[in-house]
Amino acid sequence: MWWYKTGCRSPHSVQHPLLLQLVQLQHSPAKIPSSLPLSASQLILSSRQSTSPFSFSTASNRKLFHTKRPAGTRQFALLNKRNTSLPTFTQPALTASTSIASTRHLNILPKMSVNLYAEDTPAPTRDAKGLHLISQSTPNGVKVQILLEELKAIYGTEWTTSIINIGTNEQKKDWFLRLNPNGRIPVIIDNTQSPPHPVMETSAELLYLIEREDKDNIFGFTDPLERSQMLQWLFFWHGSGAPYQGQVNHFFKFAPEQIEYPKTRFRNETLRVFGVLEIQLSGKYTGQPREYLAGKGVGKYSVADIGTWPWVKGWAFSGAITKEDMEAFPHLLQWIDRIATRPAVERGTGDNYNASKRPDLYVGEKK
Ligand SMILES: N[C@@H](CCC(=O)N[C@@H](CS)C(=O)NCC(=O)O)C(=O)O
Repeated sequence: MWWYKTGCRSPHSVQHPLLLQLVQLQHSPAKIPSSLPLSASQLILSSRQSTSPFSFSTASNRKLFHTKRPAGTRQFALLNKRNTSLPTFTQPALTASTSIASTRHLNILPKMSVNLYAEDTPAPTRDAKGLHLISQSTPNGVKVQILLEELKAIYGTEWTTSIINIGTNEQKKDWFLRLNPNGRIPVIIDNTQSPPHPVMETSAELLYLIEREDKDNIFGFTDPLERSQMLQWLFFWHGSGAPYQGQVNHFFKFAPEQIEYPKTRFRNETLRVFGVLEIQLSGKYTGQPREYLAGKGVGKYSVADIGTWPWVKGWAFSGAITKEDMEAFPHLLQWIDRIATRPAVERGTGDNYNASKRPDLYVGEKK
C-alpha cells in the first residue's frame, strides 16, 4: 500500500501532473477520461479518501510510504493491484501496450484539424503554409517577434505575420479562439504539422521555436543544469513578473477608476520582482555579476532574457515607476541597455510589426 504524504493545501501543491490526474479519478472514478496517461489510469484508487482531494504535498515534502499510513497525517491513498480488500477500479479500454500518444492522436487531433480554421479566419492566417505568427507589438507580442528575428538572423527561419489590433477585441472572436482559447496575443501556428499545430502562451511559444529551429542551442542550452536555470528564469517572469507589471499598467493607465489599493499592491510587487532580477544579475549572493539571466559564468543570452526583457524595458510605460525607483536596480538597467542594442531586438520591436507602417500585415477589425 502506498500513502502519499501531504503537507500543503495551496493550489500550487496540486500541480504535480500525476496528482492532478488522480484528483480527476477521485472525483469521477466511474468515468476515467480516455486522455488519461496510462500510468495514472492503471492506478487503483482507494474509496477511503481521508480528506479533501486538494491536500497534496509540495515537492519538498512529497514522499511515498510503503508502510502503514502514519498517524496524524492527512493522506491520499493509492493501492496497488495486489491489494484486493478495498473497492477498486481500472480503465478497461487501455492495456499496458496501448500508448496514450496513439490514443490521443486517434481521439482528438482529427477534430482539431477540422475546426482550426473558420470561414472568417483572415486569409493570410488560413492560407499560411509554414510558421505563422499573429501578434501586435505589446510586451508579450514582442517576445516572440524578437526570437523569430534572432532565428532568422542565424538560421534563415521563415514565417509569415499577421498583425491584429487587440483594442478592437479581434482576439476574442471565434476564429481567433480556435487558435488560442485564451483570446490573447501572440499565437503561432505551425502549418508544417499535420494537422497544423497552434501554440499559445509566450514561454511555450519561445520553447517551441527553439526546439524547432535552434539546432545549435544558441538561444537555449545543452547542459541540463544551465537549461534548468533558463527555465527557472523564463517561468519566473511568466508567472511572477508579467502578471504584476501587467496589472500596474492596467490600474495606473487603463482602469476606469483610480483605486489606491491595487495600484500600491501591484507597483510594490513589480518593484519586488525587479529586485529579484537585480539579485541574479548583480551576483549579490554568488559573487559573480552576470550579463544574462541564465548560464554559467556571466551567463548567455537566451529565451529567459527574451521572455523577460520586453516587459522590464517598458518600466516607464505606466508612469507608476520612476527613474529614482529604478536606481535601486543598476545591473537590471545595464541588462536592459545591453539587450536593446541587438539588431534582432531592434527589428523585433520595429516598424515591421507596426500596423500603421505595415498595412499589408494588418488583419481583422482596425478602428
Ligand atoms: N500569459 C499570456 C499573456 C498574453 C497576453 O496577455 N497578451 C496581451 C497583450 S500583451 C493580450 O492579448 N491582451 C488582450 C486581451 O487581454 O484581450 C502569454 O504569455 O502569452
